[in-house]
Formats: sequence, structure tokens, C-alpha cells
Amino acid sequence: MNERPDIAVIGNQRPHTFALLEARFTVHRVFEAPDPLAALRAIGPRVRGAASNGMAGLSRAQIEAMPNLEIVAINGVGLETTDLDAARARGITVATAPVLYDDVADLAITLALSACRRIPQADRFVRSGLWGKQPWPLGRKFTGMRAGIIGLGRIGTEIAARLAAFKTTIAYADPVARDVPYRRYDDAESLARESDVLFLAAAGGAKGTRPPIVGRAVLDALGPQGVFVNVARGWIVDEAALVAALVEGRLGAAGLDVFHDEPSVPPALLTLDNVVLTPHIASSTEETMRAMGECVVGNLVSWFEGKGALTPVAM
Ligand code: 8YV
Repeated sequence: MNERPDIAVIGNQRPHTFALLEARFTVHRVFEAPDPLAALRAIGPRVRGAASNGMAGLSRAQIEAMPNLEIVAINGVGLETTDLDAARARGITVATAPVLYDDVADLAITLALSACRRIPQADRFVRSGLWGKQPWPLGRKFTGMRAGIIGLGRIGTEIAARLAAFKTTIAYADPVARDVPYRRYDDAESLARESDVLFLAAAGGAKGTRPPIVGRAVLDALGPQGVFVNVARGWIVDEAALVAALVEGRLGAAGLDVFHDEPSVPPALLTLDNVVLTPHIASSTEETMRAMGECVVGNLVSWFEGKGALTPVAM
């Protein structure tokens, strides 16, 4: 690669990723501009590559602003905000960073354990000096639970692998019958009815385009002893129904890493004692963020060396 191709950065990257990009490319941080689309249009014809992330993606308008775009490398695996139809029509290669599955599964188990054993509440109990003064309200035993996984893709499969060590009975709901020894249910509601803990690990789909996968019926099927964990996308849950179920005690507890309008969190959740909340951090470890950034840069370098993308999405 003798030249330094122009790369438009559509969604923010970590400093390490920027350093790697800037060593090889002419980098335009359009996402930082007051009007990112106008900034993109101003340089559009020069741009041959783009970098984005799983939440920002690449829209049709952005694709149209870059008539010579060849590849977009996404720092994440979510494709909900990327217009795959528009990319396909233009022959643009879309590459993701499929190196985060372990971390997301680790966090899913952490949230389930934290919700069952009430870890944040226990931490607050100790810090506030209540130990020895008040009885500790008992948690729930996680080992041996009946676990349901909605979406048995790469993340769901890693969650299942970890659940095996907790002697859980594993079942799943997925449009695709997977070659696994776990019982498959036709729909999320039937799965929830037979689960003590329910993990949502399904691909999202664009916001507002489909009915939520988890609504009141699924939450009521999980029931007042049930634990719900979401490491997928906030908008595939009916968030108002989730809040109501938790407030009214129709759902036992929840561990949530994702929300409908991040970084906004429904105020009612902040006051509840039966929820554990994290700020969309499932892939936020030093190791995985570094690997994801290297994957973004590796895809772009390989492409512009004429060797093709490393981790392209099947279009
Ligand atoms: C990131 C994600 O937080 O991969 C995804 O789709 O949701 C996460 O890994 C996201 O890419 C934003 O950087």
C-alpha cells in the first residue's frame, strides 16, 4: 500500500485504533463535526474506506455521500444501524469485528449472578455500614437454574457454554434449529414459561422496524421468580412493559446492559432494588477493545493491499 487512502470515521474509535489508522491512512474524523453529514459530503468523493462502530453503523445517506466508498469496517458486531441493502447495491464490503463473543457472554453471566446474588446491593449494604445491624435479604441460587437463551448465535452459544458449568438446564428459542443438545422452543414466550433465568442474545434489527421480541407476555411467562438478562439491544424489549413488570413484582429481577435510548435509562429503573444496570459495557475490556480496533484496521489495511477484507459480512 503506497498511497494513504482517505478513511472517513463515522463512529468513534478508541485512541489506540486512531493511532493505528493514522499510521496508514488519511483519517477524517467526520463524527466529531457539528454537522457530520455535511462534513462527510465535503470530502465524500475522496473517501474509499470508512470506519464505524456497532451503534453508529453506516446509513444510506452516508453511503450516498461517499460515491467511491469500497469498504466499511465496523468496530462491533451489531448491524442494526448499517444499511446493508444500500451497501449491497453499491458493492460495498461490510466488515465487522467478531472478537467480542467471550466478553459479552462473560457479562451476561455476571449480570445473571449479580441479579441472583444481589451483588450491587450487597456492596451498598457493606459500604453503608448496615452489616451487623440489619439482616441481609437472601438472594437466589443460580447453579441448577433452568436457563433459556433467546438467540443461539455466537453470543448465545458462548453463554450456553458457560451455563453448563453452573449445572443449568439449557433451552433456547431461535428461528434457526441449531445442531445442539439443548431443547428448542418455537417462541420466546414458551421458552420463558420453562425458564428461571432468561438471556436475550438475539440480533436486533433496526430500531422500530419490528415488534419487540420480549414484551409483556414473555415477561409474565418468566414470572415473579424469573430473572431477565439483556446483552443484545434495548429496543428489542418493550422497555415500558419491562419496567412495569419489575415495579409491580410480576418479574423477579433483571440484569440490563442495553436500553432503548442509550444513554437514557428509564428513571423508574434507577430506584428499583431488583435490577442490576451496566452502561453497555459487554465488550468493554482492554483486551477486547484492542482486538476490535486491530480488526477494524486489519480489515482496511488488507483491503487496500488488495488482499480483501479479513472478516467480511456475508451479503
Ligand atoms: C459496542 C456493540 O459497544 O458490537 C456491538 O454491536 O454493541 C458493542 O460491541 C458498539 O460497537 C459500540 O462501540
